Amino acid sequence: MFYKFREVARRAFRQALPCALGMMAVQANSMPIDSDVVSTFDTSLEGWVGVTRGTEVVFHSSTVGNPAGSAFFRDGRGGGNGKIRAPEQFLGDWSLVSNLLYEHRIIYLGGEPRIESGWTVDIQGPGGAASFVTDPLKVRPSTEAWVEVIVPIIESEWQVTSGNWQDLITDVSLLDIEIELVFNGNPLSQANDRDQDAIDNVRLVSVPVPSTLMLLALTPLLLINHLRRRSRT
Ligand SMILES: [Ca+2]
Ligand SMILES: [Ca+2]
Repeated sequence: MFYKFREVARRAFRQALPCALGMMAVQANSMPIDSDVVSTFDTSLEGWVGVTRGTEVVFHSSTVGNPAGSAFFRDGRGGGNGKIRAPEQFLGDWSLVSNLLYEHRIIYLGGEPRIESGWTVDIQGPGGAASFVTDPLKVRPSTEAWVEVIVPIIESEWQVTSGNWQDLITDVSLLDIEIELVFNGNPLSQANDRDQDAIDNVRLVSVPVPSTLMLLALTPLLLINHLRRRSRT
C-alpha cells in the first residue's frame, strides 16, 4: 500500500511540477509588494521628484526632518499645488498593501491672505485612477509639529475617478503626494512670500503574511494529503 501511494505521489508531482513552476514564474513577474517600502530622506530625495508648474521647487533638505533630512517644497511663482512623485520601488501590485503613511509639516505659512487645505494623494495605473483626500475633522496641517497622515488602501476611502479599484490596485504605476497645502492669495503680488512645506518618513505598509506565498507553500501539503486520502479508499 505504501509503495502504491509513493508511486502515485511521484507521478502526481511530476505532472504538477511544470504547472507549479509556471505559476511561480507568473508570481515572480507580478509579485505583490509584501514588505514595507520606506523613504526617510535622510541623505537624499531617494528618487522622489517634484511635480510643479511654476518657479516653485522641491529639493532635499538636510536641516529639516523628523529626524534628519526631508523632501522640502518652497513655493514660487506658478500655479497648482506642488506634489512629490514616488520612485519605482513604491509602484507595482498593491494587493497586500494596507496603508500609506507619511509625515508632513508646514515650515512657513507665507503671507496673507492664505487658505490652508488638506492633503490629496493620487494613484494611477493601467486599470484606473483614484484620489484620496484627508478629512479636515480628523487631521489638520500644522506649523508646530510633524503630522502623521494615514492613508488606508481601502476602496471606500478613495474616490475612483476612472477604471475600477481592483484593476488599479494590482498595478499602480504612479503615486503623487500633495506637499503644498497653502494658497497665499494673489499669485503675482506675493511671489516672494509663500509657503514652505516638508514631508518625511513615507512608508508603504504591507500585511504581515502574504497570502499568495502562503498558498504556494501550502499547495504541496494539500496535494500529499489529498493523495493520501485517495490511496486509503
Ligand atoms: Ca528624515
Ligand atoms: Ca502656496
